[in-house]
Amino acid sequence: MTGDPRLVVISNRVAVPKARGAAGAQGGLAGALHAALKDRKGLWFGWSGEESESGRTGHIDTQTSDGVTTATLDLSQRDIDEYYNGYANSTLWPLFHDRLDLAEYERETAKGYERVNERFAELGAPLIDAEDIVWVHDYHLIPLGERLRSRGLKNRIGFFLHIPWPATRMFVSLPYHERLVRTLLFYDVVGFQTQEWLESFLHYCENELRAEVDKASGTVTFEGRTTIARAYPIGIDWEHFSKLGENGEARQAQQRLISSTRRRIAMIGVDRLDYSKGIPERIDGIGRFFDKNPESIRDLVFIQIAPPSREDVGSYQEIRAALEQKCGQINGARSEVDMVPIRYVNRGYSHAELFGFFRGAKIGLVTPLRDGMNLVAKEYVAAQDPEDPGVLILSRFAGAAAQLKDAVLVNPHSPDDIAHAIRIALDMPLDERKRRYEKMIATVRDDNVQNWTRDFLRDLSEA
Ligand code: ADQ
Repeated sequence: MTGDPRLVVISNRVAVPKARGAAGAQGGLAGALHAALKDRKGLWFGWSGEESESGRTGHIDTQTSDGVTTATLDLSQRDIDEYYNGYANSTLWPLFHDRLDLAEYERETAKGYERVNERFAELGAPLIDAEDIVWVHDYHLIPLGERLRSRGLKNRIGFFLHIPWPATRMFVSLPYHERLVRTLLFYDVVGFQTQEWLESFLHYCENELRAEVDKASGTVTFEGRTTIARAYPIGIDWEHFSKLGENGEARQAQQRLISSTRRRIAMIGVDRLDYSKGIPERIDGIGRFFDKNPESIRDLVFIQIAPPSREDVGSYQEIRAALEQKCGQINGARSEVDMVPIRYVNRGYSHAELFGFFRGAKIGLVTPLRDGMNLVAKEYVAAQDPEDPGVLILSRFAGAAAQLKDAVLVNPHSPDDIAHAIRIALDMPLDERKRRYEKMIATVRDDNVQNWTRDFLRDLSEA
C-alpha cells in the first residue's frame, strides 16, 4: 500500500493497545479498523473511553504500536452523559433501530452531542495533514465532517454508518432531523451497510431535503456539493479469523463446550447485551420449542454469551433484568438436578475461544430485531467444520440477511417462527447443511473486511 495517502480514522472509541482501564465489549468496529490502518501506517483518533477533564484543556494521548498511531482524548462526565449515553445511545441508537418507544429527545443532550463533535474537530484537525484521507465512523460523529470543513479542511473525508438508516417516516420524529442530514452531505462519500439502508437515506434526501438524487450513479447533490452515497457491506477479517481453528485456545474452547454438554446438541448465541439483538425474544422462541417438543429437553442446550454494554443507560439495565428473569423462569421450570437447558454467561471471550464455541455448536442463533450488518453471523459461518457444518438461524432484519440468504431466515418477533427454525435445523440432512454452508462461506470469505476497506477507500480516493 506504499504510495497511498495516509489514512486517518476517527471514531468514538479507539482500541488502544495498552488501554488504561479494562476494555469492555468493543463491538465489531475495532477489529475491522485495525486491519485497515495496519498497512497504511495510519492514525486513529477518538475517545479513550476514560473520564477526566484533560480533554477540555486539549490534552491528547498518543502511542504507536504495530504501525498504527492512536491519539485519544478523555471526556468529562458531563460529555459522557450528554454525548455518549445521551444523544448517541439514548436518541440516535434507538431511533435508528426502529425503537421510537425508547428514543429520548432532550435539548441538553443534543447540545452535548454538538459540543463534543466540535471538540473532536478542534483537537482532531491539527493532527490531519493536507494529503491525508479521513474516514469518520458511525452515528456518534455524524456532524464531524461539517465541523472539520468549517475549520478549512479540504481533505477527502468519508463517513461510514455501521447501524441501519431508518425509514423516513421514523427519522422525521427526530427534532432538527434536517440539520443532521445536511451535515452528512459535507462528506465526499457516505457509506451504508446495505442497499436497504441506503435507499432509506436517499428517500429522505429526495423527499424531505429536496436534494437531487441520482440513484444510478449513487450521488446526492445539495447546495452545490455532491456526495457519493453507496452500500459497502462490512465483513470479518477472514485471513485472521479463518486461521483461528489451528489455534490451541480455540481447540480447547471447542473441547470444553463439547465435553461439558456431553451428548446434548449445543445451540449458541453471542451478542453484546443490547435490546436490538433480540435476546429475550430468542429465549421466548427457545421456550416455545421446548413447549412443543418436551421430549427434546435432554437433547439440547442453549448457550447465550452476552457481555453487558452501555450499563449507564436505563434501557440497558432494563434489558439485562428482563433477560435474567426469562432465563431464570425457563431454567426453573425445566431444569433437572443434572441438567440445565439455558446457560447464560455475562462475559466476553477472546475471538479464538468464540471460534471454538461456534465450531462446537451445531446451531447458531443470530436473531436481532434490527442490525446494521451483524458480524457474529459471519463469524459463526467462518468457524464451521466444512465436513460437518452447523446451521445458522438468522433474523431477516439483520443487514447480514441480504448476503447470507442460505441461512434459515426467521422473523425474530415470532417465537413460533424461531421454534420452527430450530426444528428445521435439527432435522437438516448433512448434504443440505453442506450446500448452504458452501454458499455462505463464499460470501463471508469474499466480502471480508479488507475488501470492504478497499472498496470504501477506493471510492473516497476517486471522489
Ligand atoms: P455490534 O452491534 O457490536 O456492531 P456485531 O456486528 O455483531 O455487533 O459485532 C460484534 C463483535 O463483537 C463481533 O466481532 C463479536 O465476535 C464480538 N462479540 C460479541 N459478543 C462477544 C463476547 N461475548 N465476547 C467477545 N466478543 C464478542 C456494530 C453494528 C453491527 C455491525 C458492526 C460492524 O451494530 O450491525 O455489523 O458494528 O459494522
